[in-house]
Amino acid sequence: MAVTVQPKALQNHAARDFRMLIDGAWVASDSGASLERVAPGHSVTVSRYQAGTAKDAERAIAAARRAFDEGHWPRMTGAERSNILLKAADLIAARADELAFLDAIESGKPISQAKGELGGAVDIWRYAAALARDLHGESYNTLGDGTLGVVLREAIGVVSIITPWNFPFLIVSQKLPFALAAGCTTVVKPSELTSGSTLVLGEILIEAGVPAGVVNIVTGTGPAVGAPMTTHPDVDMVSFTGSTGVGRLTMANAAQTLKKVSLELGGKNPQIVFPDADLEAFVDAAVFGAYFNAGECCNAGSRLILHRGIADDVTARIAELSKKVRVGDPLDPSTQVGAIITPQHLEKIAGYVAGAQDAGAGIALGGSQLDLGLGQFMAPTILSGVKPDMAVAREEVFGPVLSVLTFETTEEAIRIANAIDYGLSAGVWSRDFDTCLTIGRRVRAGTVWMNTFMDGASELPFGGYRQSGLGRELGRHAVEDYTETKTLNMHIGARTN
Ligand code: TXE
Repeated sequence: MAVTVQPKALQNHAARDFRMLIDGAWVASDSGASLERVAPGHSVTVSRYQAGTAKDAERAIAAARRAFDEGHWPRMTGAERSNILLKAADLIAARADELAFLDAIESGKPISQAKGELGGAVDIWRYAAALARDLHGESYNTLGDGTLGVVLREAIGVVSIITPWNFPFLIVSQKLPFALAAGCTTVVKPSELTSGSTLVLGEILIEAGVPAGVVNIVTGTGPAVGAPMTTHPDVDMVSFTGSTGVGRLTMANAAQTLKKVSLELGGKNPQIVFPDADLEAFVDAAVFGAYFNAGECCNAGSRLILHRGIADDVTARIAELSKKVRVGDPLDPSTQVGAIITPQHLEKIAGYVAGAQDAGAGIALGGSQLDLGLGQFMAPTILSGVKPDMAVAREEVFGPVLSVLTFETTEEAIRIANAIDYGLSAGVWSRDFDTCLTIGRRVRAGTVWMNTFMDGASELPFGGYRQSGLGRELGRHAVEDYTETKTLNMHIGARTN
């Protein structure tokens, strides 16, 4: 592992003060208080957000409701909404460096990676803009000439969007443009740890021509702002990404008024590797899959299931390559693994590693926190001899910690892969077509990568089985998720009976 040196640049960085966007105006919170964000990689305050309250959430919901019930946005043509979304995409691209910088300092992710995420986000906004023009229903002449059934797709209404800290700009971009494309109005609550880029997005959307009240952004904690966004009767749908625990609570809250929910939750994603695989390509993907975003990624390939015959050799090769991963200052362009989001989260990760050792796992690499003089960092860690029933093999660690398990037969590999509560994504590595497709069909996960890992595209649906969530984001059906289906059943001409 190579460690990069901390620059002094951020020591003189002036913290940015943000307001909230409600009904087209930049406002202070009802509480009069603010939340300070200390950069996890630099230990200096970089942002101050308004500490929103339930009252702020209610004001935002009322604005969104008005904009939906009385405003122009849901009544525009798809082409008009599409043009505004395209303009927004151009403005995001023009401010990509500023947005990536905010994401990097607030979340601790490497700046090079943050820039890559901005590129992906721009593509998603353009894709959603294209879909806005193509939202359509169906028609049937159910009983011949005398009837016509028309199936309409109508915007579902007011959508609460709640996002986490690990991909601040990318995750809001997986939700908001599709809700807007459908004609919905929204209240967005970013994570209280990384709200900056979402607030800048608010500026961009106003400049692009999104009318007042269509996008409201309220900052604050989950219990203060997020919870009322999931219970309020004027909200029609909740789209949430975050922990499985809060996802469960969100669904229970939404059930009070039977709102639709879309949930993107945790993952504990297996990569199953057979001896005939291209092992060099796999070792590379294993290192990337484990440490990308410091492992703070629902799609992290955190559970390797290696064929016993190759396990020792492959683990050694992964450890060797992991030593070259550059951990350090998020703003250094060469950094590959940045800081851990909070000191408490670092403690949680370290607790999982200690627990695994107590349960009998070995440490093939790392295992400890890194003291780089500023911020909080974790060494890339590989745990060997992990058994399927250990907590580290079943629960989401959300850190740069790789667990290595082994198998003998294909059936055993599938059993281990499926023996957890999650089902977000998985990988299989083999040169045999039958093996790949067997695993692809039988592993219960929303995405199965074959001889690759973590590739994505705006066209490909993303989401999980079981406790990894409900619904799919991206893909051509993503806009439909934000609609209701209405049937118009018509009688035509004179009645014959
Ligand atoms: O998530 P929370 P946390 C997992 C990961 C991580 C763990 C905890 O394992 O270690 O969750 O992260 C808002 N009502 N993932 O605690 O709390 C909150 O303010 C409404 C996986 O940060 O779920 C934030 O905006 N909203 C994941 C959002 O929910 C509430 C990404 C997510 O925060 C709320 C992040 C409430 N009562 C963490 N309480 C992924 N799928 O990638 C909190 N929130």
